[in-house]
Amino acid sequence: MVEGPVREDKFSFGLWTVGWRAADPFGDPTRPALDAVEAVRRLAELGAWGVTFHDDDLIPFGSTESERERRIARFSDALAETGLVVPMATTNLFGHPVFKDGALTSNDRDVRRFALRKVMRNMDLAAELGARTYVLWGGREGSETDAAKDVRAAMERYREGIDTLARYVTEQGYDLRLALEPKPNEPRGDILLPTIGHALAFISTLEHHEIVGVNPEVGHEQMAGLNFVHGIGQALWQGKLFHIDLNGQHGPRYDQDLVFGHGDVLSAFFLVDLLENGGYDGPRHFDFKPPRTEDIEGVWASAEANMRSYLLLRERARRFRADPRVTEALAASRVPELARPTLAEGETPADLRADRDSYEDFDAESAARRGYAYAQLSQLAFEHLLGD
Ligand SMILES: [Mn+2]
Repeated sequence: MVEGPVREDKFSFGLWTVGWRAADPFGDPTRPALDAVEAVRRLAELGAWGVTFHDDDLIPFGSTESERERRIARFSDALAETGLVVPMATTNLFGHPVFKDGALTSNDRDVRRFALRKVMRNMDLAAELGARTYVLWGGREGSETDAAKDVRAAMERYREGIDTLARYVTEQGYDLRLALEPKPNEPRGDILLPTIGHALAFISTLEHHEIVGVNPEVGHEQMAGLNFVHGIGQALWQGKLFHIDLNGQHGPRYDQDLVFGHGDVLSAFFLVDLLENGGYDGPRHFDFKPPRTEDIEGVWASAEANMRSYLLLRERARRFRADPRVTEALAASRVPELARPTLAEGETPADLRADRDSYEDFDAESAARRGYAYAQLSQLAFEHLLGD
């Protein structure tokens, strides 16, 4: 069995996760509201390192200034008491009906300006609380009918909005980086920046692209039928994995937000292996929903389950990497060979064209007969995952 979580594991939770009251489109809440201070204390007891929030999780929309200050003070006191940090914050740009057609890309310009101000206001608080990442999930940026949204104009406004916010962060001197969170659909029929790939392409068009990266969520990519590990691999390769949302999902259906690992467990294994060995040192942030069937004890049990799942998978991944049979199998599969450049140092396309070994004298039939031994390698991973 694995040791319980410690601060160094960098596990963090959104206030909205354990605080989810379990209302869904068909049913009323099944749990009472959870006080933010109680959430901080219980998460700290369970071994979490950080807590994150949307502005409205902490300060209900429309609160007076004095109410806002009172809530921030209570929350700050709880952080000081427990040692929990705030690594990330984000904005609720989806809950209030004013955002029914989106925020940064609403057709209504007044709504777009209001949205920018709402983000800026919470960025001030995020910086004050020491957050290093500011997440932007455009859950309402999208449409149900293609007649309603000029996507090219929407992308232009999206770019303007993100660049304005990035410029604000820079001008204020905040030590914050922005992380865009892709999702293909839900709550909108179709959401802009639906996948990691779309987000990375969008970021490359930004004036302030250096401080903008992605915050991919396991379930969101899997809702689109995509390979999350591949998406994370590309984000890491591009230096854009600023933050991550860990949870579980059973393929393309509604956003389940299950406990991490409680979906595609093999993908979760390879994900942990990649995060641990791929140069990511940011928060391991859980964006899950305690099932609607659970009372408050179930909420804390499911919170703990996320961390235990990660630690179990990390232990399995470490054993996989340390196993000499795996080293041999990787070599037999020529996995390390992929790190070797295809051209020799200094070799030009003309040199390649002149290299008879690479083409004229290359025995394609013989190369085609070589197996890759992935079957053996894949099974070794599977057996390590099962703890064998
Ligand atoms: Mn989700």
